[in-house]
Amino acid sequence: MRTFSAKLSDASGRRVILACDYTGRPLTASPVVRDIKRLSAYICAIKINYHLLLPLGIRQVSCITDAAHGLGLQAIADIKLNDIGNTNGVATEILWDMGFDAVIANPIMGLDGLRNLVRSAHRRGRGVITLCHMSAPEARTSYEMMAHPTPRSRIPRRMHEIFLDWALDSGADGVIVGATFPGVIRECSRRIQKSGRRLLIISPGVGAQGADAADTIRAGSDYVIAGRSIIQADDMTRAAASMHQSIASGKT
Ligand code: NUP
Repeated sequence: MRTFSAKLSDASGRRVILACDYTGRPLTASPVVRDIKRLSAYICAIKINYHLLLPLGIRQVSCITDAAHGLGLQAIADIKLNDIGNTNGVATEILWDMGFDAVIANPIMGLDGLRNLVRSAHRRGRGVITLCHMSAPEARTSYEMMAHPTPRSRIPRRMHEIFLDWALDSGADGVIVGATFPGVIRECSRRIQKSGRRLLIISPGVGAQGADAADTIRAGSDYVIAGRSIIQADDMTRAAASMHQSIASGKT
């Protein structure tokens, strides 16, 4: 069975993941499908968050994930999953049935919970992406908090360092590191290389939240997530094309 990261890398050089964060529109699958068809030459995946998951329901969301697959795109469910094992299991089975290829999870559930989640996702050929450091400025107050990973550990470490270790340890497919924290991206990239493991760095925070896509990839991210800067642009195809091209040429 091919892994989520292998399927994502089929998108030959496309590194933009589209956040389908639609608001205030007639909510059915068709405008979303129409847009991802237009944008498919410039993106490698779509990410669906509560903006669509809450109002659309299983059938409409399945139409979107089907269309994405037809265009060679992966579909990621951004629910920042964080619950007891039984609930995580029920939730992910529903997401896989809806056609999602990966889920974003919150590692605060604990290392054992994360290991179980990754194991069950991999059995179904799906992926898990865990939060490492979020993109909002206030993320500093939690993800940079000092903590002891185990009651016996003597030296405290920052939460995002612990979360990176847990992602590596659990065999997660990727980590979310905000593009607005390029220093953390560089640090994670170095530590992943040193570990010799494969773990993707996926970065939201480009465009509307202020970071630059090409700079983010240069800092060490494998993929960027962009929502409003594309979805709300006057010409969304142009906005996606220009982000894709700036990454491809390495220019900002
Ligand atoms: O740390 C994170 N920051 C973030 O913006 C983790 C996320 N999953 N996101 C999501 O990425 C956010 O909920 C939204 O769906 C998308 C970014 O959208 P935009 O700021 O590009 O519009």
